[in-house]
Amino acid sequence: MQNIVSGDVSIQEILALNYTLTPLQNKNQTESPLYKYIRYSLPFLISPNTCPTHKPLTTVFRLHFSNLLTMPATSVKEVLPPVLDSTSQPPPLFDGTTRLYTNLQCPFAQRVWITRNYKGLQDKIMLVPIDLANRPAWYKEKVYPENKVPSLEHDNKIIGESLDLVKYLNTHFEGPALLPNDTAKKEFAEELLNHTDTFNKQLFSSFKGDTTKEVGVAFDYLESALEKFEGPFFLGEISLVDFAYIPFVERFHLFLQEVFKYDVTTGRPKLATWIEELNKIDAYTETKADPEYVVNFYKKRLLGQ
Ligand SMILES: N[C@@H](CCC(=O)N[C@@H](CS)C(=O)NCC(=O)O)C(=O)O
Repeated sequence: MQNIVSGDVSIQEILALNYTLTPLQNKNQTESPLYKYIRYSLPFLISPNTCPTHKPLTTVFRLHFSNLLTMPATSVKEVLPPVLDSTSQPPPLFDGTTRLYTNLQCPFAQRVWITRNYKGLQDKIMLVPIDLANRPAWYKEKVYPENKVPSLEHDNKIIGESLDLVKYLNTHFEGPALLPNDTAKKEFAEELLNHTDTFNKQLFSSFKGDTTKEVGVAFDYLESALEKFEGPFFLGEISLVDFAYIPFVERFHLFLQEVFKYDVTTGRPKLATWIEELNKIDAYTETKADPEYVVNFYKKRLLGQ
């Protein structure tokens, strides 16, 4: 595999690699994660139209394979399906497939995406990324009249709202339980989940006033919440609460650092450890937004730049 990563790769070479790998794969009774990854990647890589990153084909190919070389054998990064826009046909709706309609940059949708990954539901819940700037009409008409993401197609119905959805995934699907049984922890989980809207409002409105002072209040709340149980997570062990906050913390951490030179983790050791611990979890890191996109998006949205 080393040769593939160095140097440019043409479509012909990719196709040749497919031919080389197919017999090898067939000899394998149980398909290794490596073959599985390559098998799923190839059709995606050889079709530039389906590439959501719009990077040149050879770059994408090199990126994917360099990831592969540094990856532990057991953890294979999911190849994301194409992003659907106004020109795309709808999937075969209500055919029994469970689908998470999402947007790869949306922090609300990211909450549900992390939960799905953490519970190991990658094969049970299909991702359907939607281009929100050029939304397919069928999404509002046939899937989710609120016309927002995330939404989940499951058991012939559509469910929305990210906080409801993370709880729904937790109770309706297999995988690790993401809310504890302990009463005190359960109550604290509800308190923290209810606080997410306030936290987000504090962050978004801080740009009209004394930004660093106002975001300071929002992040101090998280720091003291993280002191309540023996960490590193809000309830001690990992839970839905962590997945509810991290998409927003991730974005504001980046943005405040880049634009205001304000590091939210300075003087907040619990928060620093929490972010560090979450960054060790593939279920989360695979969902992280592109930092450059985040900074530019918030510069435009919050500062009008
Ligand atoms: N309260 C909703 C908010 C979802 C939301 O606002 N999603 C945004 C994308 S990040 C969206 O779909 N916006 C499209 C629109 O408002 O038209 C939730 O938690 O799921």
